[in-house]
Amino acid sequence: MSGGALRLVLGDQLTRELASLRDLDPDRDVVLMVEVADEATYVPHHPQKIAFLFSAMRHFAQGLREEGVTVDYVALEALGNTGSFDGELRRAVARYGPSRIVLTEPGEWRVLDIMQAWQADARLPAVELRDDNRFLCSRTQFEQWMQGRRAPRMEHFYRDMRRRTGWLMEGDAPVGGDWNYDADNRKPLPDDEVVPQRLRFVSDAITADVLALVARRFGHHFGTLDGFGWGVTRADAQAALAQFINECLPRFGDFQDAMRRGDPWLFHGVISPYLNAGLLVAREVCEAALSAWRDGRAPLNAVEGFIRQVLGWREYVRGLYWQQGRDYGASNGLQATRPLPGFFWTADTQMACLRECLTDTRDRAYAHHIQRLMVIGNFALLAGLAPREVQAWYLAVYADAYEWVELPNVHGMVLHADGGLLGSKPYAASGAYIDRMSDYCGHCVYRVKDKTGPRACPFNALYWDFLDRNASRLAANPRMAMPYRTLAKMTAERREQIRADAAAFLDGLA
Ligand code: FAD
Ligand code: DLZ
Ligand code: SF4
Repeated sequence: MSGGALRLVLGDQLTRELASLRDLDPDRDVVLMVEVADEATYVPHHPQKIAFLFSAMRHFAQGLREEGVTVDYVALEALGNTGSFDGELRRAVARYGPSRIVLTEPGEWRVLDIMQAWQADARLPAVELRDDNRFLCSRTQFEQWMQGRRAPRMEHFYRDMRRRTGWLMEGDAPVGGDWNYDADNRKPLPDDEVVPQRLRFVSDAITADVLALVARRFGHHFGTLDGFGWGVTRADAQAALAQFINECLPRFGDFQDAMRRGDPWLFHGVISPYLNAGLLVAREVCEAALSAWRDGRAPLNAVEGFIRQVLGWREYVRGLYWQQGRDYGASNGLQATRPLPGFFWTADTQMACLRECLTDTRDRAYAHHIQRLMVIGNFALLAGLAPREVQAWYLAVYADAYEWVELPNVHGMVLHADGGLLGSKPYAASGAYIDRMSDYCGHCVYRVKDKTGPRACPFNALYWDFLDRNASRLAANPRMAMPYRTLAKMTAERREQIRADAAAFLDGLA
């Protein structure tokens, strides 16, 4: 390298059109990619997440080299690897003496702080930090959108994004007349509904090496490596997207909230690891869904439901994460302090719904949205688990987990710990919801219809106890009026019984 730029590409920035690769000069620049112990252990990531990312990084580096780009790839066990972004960047600067360092902003405050310290360090060459151009709403646009809003809501943001992109719009009006087709969606899955066999990918030599490395170094983390089938290249991710669009999208809306034992994929995209690591970008997955709708290959309710997730929720939580600042995850609106029960790390519980969702998580580094929200998350909310412990757990166990997307979902959507900023009410539910949307209860030692007694579904007492103990914070919320009216009609003895049943169950968790 003579006077060229050093371009650091992080593990979740594997996009050829990345801002920091845009003006790459193959004759003068060096792309730096590093596998570092700090990143693999800041939470005990699921082994499949580490393996997916390391293999995807190695394949991405190989692709750049095939283009003629000089890539300095520091493998985890390379001699002299310092184990940190900071150490590896400084070693590379010493090796190459670049004229400047070019970066794309990361997905986490922790890493942004490291990069900003480089910018302030006079011993390093000039550091240029570029916006992440893979999102449909920039951080600045989101901050502008938030200005002056006392009660920001995803729905309003989503409608503005529909207007801005023109997706599913006829002039100023939504196609079909409605912004939302949830009334047609969210059906329970009939027993005989056949679900497509999902595309899983066979390991090549690069992935096989990575799997051996991860088993050796991180095999003690929660999660199995057996059956690893994630795609690790852009071509793999495009094939997974194509399968979703062709075989699953038509029924995505109908069964978006359904759960079935042993099958977390159902009709979901299973594309979030690819989107978040950069193997796919948001625009292309939305355009693929829109084109299926235009060609009559997928109905409006399904396509609108999917666009809402990607253009709406995904962009909204990312905007909020950055707009709220470093302390967003520090609040504890419901004063929840209970430690995370051990079964989160073993899946060893008698509650069939939790056992199923935790087992899916352990075996696949994946659970779909309703499993994360209405089973595992609902339990964490009702049991009053401490936000910091729940956040760290979700960040560790899913192949798609990065703080910008995980934290608002956990802290805001699930735990309502941000005082109702993300969600206008907590997603609290009793066992009846889980029974309606899944086949879990039929395989449980507890009886979902029993409200009290030794075999009563724990979610029932936990639900009413949660409402009772948080009445001072939640009862005035108009969206909670109905359950609080029901609670008010209960006799003092019944409420006492609920408190006692919930306390006995929660004490047993310790
Ligand atoms: P699909 O159901 O097919 O949805 C399509 C896409 O929409 C997803 O790939 C995703 O990119 C986007 N999307 C859907 N819902 C959300 C949402 N609430 N927030 C952001 N994007 C969304 N998603 C992550 O990508 N990483 C996480 O770490 C993460 N943690 C979560 C934690 C909790 C407690 C909850 C309730 C949700 C979390 N989500 C997270 C959101 C959502 O559950 C996953 O994006 C989804 O399950 C990924 O699977 P899929 O690709 O099959 O999604
Ligand atoms: C998640 C992760 C892991 C496990 N390992 C690495 C790594 O070794 N090298 C790397 O560049 N990135 C890794 N990542 C992704 C980073 O944690 C991610 O880039 C930051 O959290 C910022 O989003
Ligand atoms: Fe879960 Fe209760 Fe149903 Fe058992 S009975 S699966 S604990 S909701």
